[in-house]
Amino acid sequence: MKDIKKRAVLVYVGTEPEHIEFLEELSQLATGADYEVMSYLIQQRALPDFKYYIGKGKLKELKEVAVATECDVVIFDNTLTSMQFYNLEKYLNIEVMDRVNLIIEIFSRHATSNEGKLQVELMYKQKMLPRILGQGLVLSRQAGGGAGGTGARRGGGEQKLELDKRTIRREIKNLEEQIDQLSRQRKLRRKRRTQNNVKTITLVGYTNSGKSTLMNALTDANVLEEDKPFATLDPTTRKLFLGLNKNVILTDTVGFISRLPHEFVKAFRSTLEEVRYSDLIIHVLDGNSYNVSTQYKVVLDVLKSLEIENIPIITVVNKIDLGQNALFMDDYNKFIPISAKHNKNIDLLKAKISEILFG
Ligand SMILES: Nc1nc2c(ncn2[C@@H]2O[C@H](COP(=O)(O)OP(=O)(O)OP(=O)(O)O)[C@@H](O)[C@H]2O)c(=O)[nH]1
Ligand SMILES: [Mg+2]
Repeated sequence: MKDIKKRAVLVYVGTEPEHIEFLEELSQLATGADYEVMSYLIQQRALPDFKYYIGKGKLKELKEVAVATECDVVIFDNTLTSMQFYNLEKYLNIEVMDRVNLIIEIFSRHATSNEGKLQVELMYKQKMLPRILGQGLVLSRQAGGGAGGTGARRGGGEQKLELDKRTIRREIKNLEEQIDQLSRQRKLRRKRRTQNNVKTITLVGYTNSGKSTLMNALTDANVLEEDKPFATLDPTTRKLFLGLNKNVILTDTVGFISRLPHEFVKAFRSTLEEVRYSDLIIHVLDGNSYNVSTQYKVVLDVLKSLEIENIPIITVVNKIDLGQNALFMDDYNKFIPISAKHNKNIDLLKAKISEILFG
């Protein structure tokens, strides 16, 4: 069979001690987006190069690696400026992406609902805008006009960029308005639920921790569970049966990841609002992950930014059928150990939910 996967080389530039974990996660993201990871390149460097992010010597090596492994794309773990994208693509002669591009690409594959698609498009446009602005900067520099080239020096290319820029700004505004509209609809639905005394629970957690699997174990949701980052993008809501006169609905949402691009929080505002207004949050941890402590912290930080102080949280350690790295966590005794996949302790969890919501 013909190999249709795009080949990628991954790059990290910096001095963060966790860079191996970063690259591992980047590799999972790339694999999840169907790239074949051919090679890695690390440069220990305190300050990024202004023009290329990576230093000149390493850049030469990167080109050699990309040619030797016949790569189609270079993916940086670091966030690049538009100027750096431009310079790198020109020098390397292949596509250059950064981590945010990769996350957006995965999102765009998994968005199925209207709202999901709008959110991803907004994220994409927000990410693209500075790149277009950057191209303008590059062009005006090439024209010798400096960053603020005068009108007389402007070529057709620059006028087109000006137009693109304005079009994108308008499209962003338009998307924001559409999302606002959906957000108002959500608000109405929430109001109705409160009137009908329906309690709501949201599942949150690091991507791939097993939220959807738990959703399926608790209800007959039949949502997609997959060993891929960001398999779920659109929220799914199902009834959870806890007993007579106990009206509860459970929502499965998009997962979180460390160093979340700020475009994400903005674009997914309306989805994340569902978390803010729920009666109970279930935080799902992947107890088998080597990074379980970091992932726990990442999710708590996102939750904190959502201002949810008064909502009770049940933390479950999932995948207890596998090796447990969560055992070493300080808060471990406060967590409920479960296996969503093998239905372990699901009844215990239901009892805890019932106790919190109905006393
Ligand atoms: N061994 C084991 N695997 C599990 C368990 N729960 C979930 N998984 C697996 O973990 C992977 C991710 O599960 P999902 O339920 O898709 O995870 P998620 O949190 O919804 O992930 P995203 O939607 O991608 O953020 C899948 O391959 C599941 O089969 C468990 O209790 N034990
Ligand atoms: Mg999921």
